[in-house]
Amino acid sequence: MPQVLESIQLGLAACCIGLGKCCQWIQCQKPPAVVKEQYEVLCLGLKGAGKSTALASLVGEPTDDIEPTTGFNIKTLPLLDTTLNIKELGGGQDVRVFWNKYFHGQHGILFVVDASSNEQDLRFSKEALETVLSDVALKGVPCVVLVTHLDIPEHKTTEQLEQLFRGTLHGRKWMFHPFHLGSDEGIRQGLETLVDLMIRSG
Ligand SMILES: Nc1nc2c(ncn2[C@@H]2O[C@H](COP(=O)(O)OP(=O)(O)O)[C@@H](O)[C@H]2O)c(=O)[nH]1
Ligand SMILES: [Mg+2]
Repeated sequence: MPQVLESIQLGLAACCIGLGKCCQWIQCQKPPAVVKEQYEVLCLGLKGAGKSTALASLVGEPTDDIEPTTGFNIKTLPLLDTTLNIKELGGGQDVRVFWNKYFHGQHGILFVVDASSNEQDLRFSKEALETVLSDVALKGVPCVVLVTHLDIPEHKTTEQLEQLFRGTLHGRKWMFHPFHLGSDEGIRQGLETLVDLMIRSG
């Protein structure tokens, strides 16, 4: 009789372990990443950083006569298996205070930094990025930083800027990409990375 009881107890224990493993397995199974039809991307950065120039090269427009952006500059671009609606906002000090009105519903941030900026402008740029990425409306939204003006002597390298800006990224998925004037390669690669990060962010 005691042997039968022992066997039942052992059987029950084995069942419990099996059930526990099953629950663990189910919890680990994430739903597969679904690619949305469209992604909303906000393109930000200080005035003159090169936002309009990079976006113009992306869609094959001339880049030698870009006007300063007043209001919005909107570009729609099919990329990979999706469509990006990219909205550039003006980067002057007077309009940066209104950036947060456009944060709601954005899936990704493309932040543009002029690598040839002086120390003060780099500080302003870092402060602007910090303000953007600490906004609760953009919590967890991935960010690609596009580094421009790399053809200007005495510029900071992409790696130096990465070090400088690292603290502002608040644990989200992010990546730095270089942009070279006259080529759409850097902005295209940057946006492909952003699409990948947005898909992985759900
Ligand atoms: N040398 C150089 N000039 C650039 C580069 N990117 C943009 N520019 C110039 O920087 C100026 C400001 O560019 P713009 O795209 O209007 O900046 P935005 O205010 O950020 O939209 C323009 O005269 C561009 O031709 C770059 O990578 N190298
Ligand atoms: Mg512009």
